[in-house]
Amino acid sequence: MSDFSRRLPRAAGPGGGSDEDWKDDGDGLAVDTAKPKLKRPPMYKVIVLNDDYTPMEFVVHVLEQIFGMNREKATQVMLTIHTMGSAVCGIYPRDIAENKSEQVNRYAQENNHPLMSQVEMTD
Ligand code: TYC
Repeated sequence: MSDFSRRLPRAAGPGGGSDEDWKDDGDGLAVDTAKPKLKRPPMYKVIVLNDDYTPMEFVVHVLEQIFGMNREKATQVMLTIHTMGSAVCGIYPRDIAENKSEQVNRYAQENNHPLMSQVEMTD
């Protein structure tokens, strides 16, 4: 070690973390032994609810436009909501789930239908 490097503040290894995360592989190369620290974001369900008044065709249209379903899938999911009371229409990171749910609720309101959706954390 030179006199210069001894006076520099000690920096963590590449990508941060502590010195414990690094070992010499015997050839003088540093090998990272720490687990990767990136975690997948928590995911949230967008749930669309049944009601007695929104026309089925409007719900199919919403599922196509906001959740990217084709007509067959959208019809199937709409009928599941109609018979079961609700259905998960998509699973996304929190901000995307909130945004989709708001789009559904706003679009329904603008068209004077009581259709509603909500966001729920996955288990
Ligand atoms: N139950 C509604 C009807 O009979 C149709 C409907 C389906 C409404 C799904 C909302 O999320 C919904 N017209």
